[in-house]
Amino acid sequence: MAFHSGFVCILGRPNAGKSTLLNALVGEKLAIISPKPQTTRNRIQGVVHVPKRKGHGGGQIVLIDTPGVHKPDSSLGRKMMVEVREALEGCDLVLVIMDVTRKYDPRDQFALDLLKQSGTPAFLILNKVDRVREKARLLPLIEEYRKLYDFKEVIPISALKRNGLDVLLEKVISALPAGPAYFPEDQVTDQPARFMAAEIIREQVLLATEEEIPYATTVIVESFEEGSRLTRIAATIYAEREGQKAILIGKRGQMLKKIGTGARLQIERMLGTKVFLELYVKVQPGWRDSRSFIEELDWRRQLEHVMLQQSGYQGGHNETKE
Ligand SMILES: Nc1nc2c(ncn2[C@@H]2O[C@H](COP(=O)(O)OP(=O)(O)OP(=O)(O)O)[C@@H](O)[C@H]2O)c(=O)[nH]1
Ligand SMILES: [Mg+2]
Repeated sequence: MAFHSGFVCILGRPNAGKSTLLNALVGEKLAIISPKPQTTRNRIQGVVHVPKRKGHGGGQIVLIDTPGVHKPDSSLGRKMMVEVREALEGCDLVLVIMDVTRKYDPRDQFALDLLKQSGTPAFLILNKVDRVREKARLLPLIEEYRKLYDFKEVIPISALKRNGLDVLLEKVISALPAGPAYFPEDQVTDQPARFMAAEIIREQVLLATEEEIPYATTVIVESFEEGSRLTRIAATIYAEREGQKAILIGKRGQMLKKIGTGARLQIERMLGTKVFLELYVKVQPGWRDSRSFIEELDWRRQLEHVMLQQSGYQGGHNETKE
């Protein structure tokens, strides 16, 4: 029986459980999670290696988690939507994930509009069914969605409790074409450890703060020296205002200490070494509307710059006028 493989994009509103699903299917924490919407800010690739079983010859699913679809009101938001569009390009299948604890909302339409533009086959994934006692209550939602797109499958799951995931995997594998393994067995993501460390710190900020701080902060790892037993990391948390900085540091530095300890333990688990983590807080007014700053947060772009520099490329002297 043939080996199946392909690219599968996870699409949906903020907070629907997309990143929880990615982590559950890959079996590793690749994406940060929080109860606050707009947690994920860039696309995240995770590879699921599905062993051969009765009924199919196994396969490889390259999953792509995306930022929640919303109407952006800043450069950061617009960049997040670019990430969603780029993820959708070249996908074989889209998993539209919705939170069944919420009623149908006209804003759900944005994600479906993107899906329609791409014209990709899609499954409708009803997530958080652990929170619905009467399953019959899902039927009107399914009806509503079915009117909007010709979904190949409708699959109820709980990403959090890991219910329904085997059925989902089987159906995804069957829907993908016969093809090669794109990645070796031991590779689950393309994210650099340095970027994952920044995300782990940002997750602690999201969990420890309220109101506008989760949205007004970002994290940049300034230095990352990995040794066999100890990794030294220095990172900066950027806020937009002095008041936010004061809250992030806290009385006698207690908040920053809490964020740092939480992050350090997780980074140690990820790297398998001890970690020495130095954290700073800086104010960068209006960074969410600074395109150059947002570019600095994009690790794919940063890698491209490094590669161009290494190849001796000096930058654009393109004088051509249009
Ligand atoms: N009860 C329940 N909660 C869930 C389930 N899946 C996710 N959650 C919770 O929903 C919240 C959002 O989960 P995320 O995985 O961060 O959602 P997301 O869609 O990636 O959100 P954004 O990145 O903001 O777009 C978290 O508090 C999760 O614990 C589920 O199956 N059941
Ligand atoms: Mg997410």
